Amino acid sequence: MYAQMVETGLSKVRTLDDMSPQERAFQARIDEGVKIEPKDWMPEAYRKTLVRQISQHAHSEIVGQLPEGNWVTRAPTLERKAILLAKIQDEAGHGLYLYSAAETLGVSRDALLDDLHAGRAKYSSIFNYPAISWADMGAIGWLVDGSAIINQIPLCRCSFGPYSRAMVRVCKEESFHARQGYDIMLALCRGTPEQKQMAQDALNRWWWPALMMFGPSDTESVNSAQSMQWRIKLFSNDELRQRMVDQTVPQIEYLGLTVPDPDLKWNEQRGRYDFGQVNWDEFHEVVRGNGPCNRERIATRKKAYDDGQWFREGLVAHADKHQARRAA
Ligand code: FAQ
Repeated sequence: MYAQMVETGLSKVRTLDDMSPQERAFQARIDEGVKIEPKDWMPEAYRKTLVRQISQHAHSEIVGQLPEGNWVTRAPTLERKAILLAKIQDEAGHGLYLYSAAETLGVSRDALLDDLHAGRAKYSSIFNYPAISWADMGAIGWLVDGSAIINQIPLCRCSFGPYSRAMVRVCKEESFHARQGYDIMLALCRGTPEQKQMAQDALNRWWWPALMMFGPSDTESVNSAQSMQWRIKLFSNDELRQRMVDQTVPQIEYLGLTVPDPDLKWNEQRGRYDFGQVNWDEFHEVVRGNGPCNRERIATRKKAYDDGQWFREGLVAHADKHQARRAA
């Protein structure tokens, strides 16, 4: 099983009959749309589920800087370089808001990072693929940030206050990211035949991994039912994946590119696209740690953390010095 199976103490979704009066009152607040704040009473399993999801999300943001970091020194113009740097910096900011949101639930950032470095924590499968051409910067911004927006817009309305508020700003920044990605693709598609081919190649490599970002199919998603009852998730994995396909196919057509899916076709009755089967074996392998770049990503993150030790110590020494002066 590729799920980390964080032990939340629950083996099935709890019905009202299973719940204590306190849990029932908690569920009623959620059903009314009241935000849960860190100091409110909450079931332990709700807290653990949030720590799991928010920390995975935070890890994804900072590991997600790495494929793009690879292109900062090779961006084709000064303007593209400045935009890429700003985007990568935004991702660090998203990690910061999310680690802070997780910390309100009583976990330390150091403990969460320890889990990441030791390979105990997950982060999004998508960041274990290599970014091998400049067109990949377009495909990542457009498809990866595009998928992230579709997943995260509903999270702005999720039940946990700090997570929902963090998502509002994240989503605004992600829409800038998605537009800059599409702009790179548009420039390539309006360029030489070789440049257009680069764009098609990037689309071919990123399309399916982007669809995997939404997680396993609904029938395989072990966490969805409980998370939806708690309004941590508002839509199922398959629903959000379908939205991604429906939204993106017209954009692909506008670019004059081909969707790398022979089974894709418009379904008049559903008013949505039918599309081919995601390669779930590949997804499971990547999540298990066997994707093309898993080991490299963790090693890079760990080195960055170790190299920053002196700086963190300096910050603490500086803060201690100021505190001592204020106390004197
Ligand atoms: N990769 O039962 P479910 C971004 C795991 S941010 C790896 O369906 P759940 C911005 C899942 O954790 C991208 N693992 O789980 C950016 C669970 O394992 P566990 C990150 C995955 O939580 C752009 C197991 O499979 N976004 O891209 C994946 O209900 C560019 C069973 O799955 C978020 O994290 C996967 N793709 O639904 C940054 C959004 N999918 O924990 C830089 C918040 C599933 O039991 C550059 N997260 N798994 O051991 C969510 O919405 C949810 O957690 C899902 C998964 C939808 C990801």
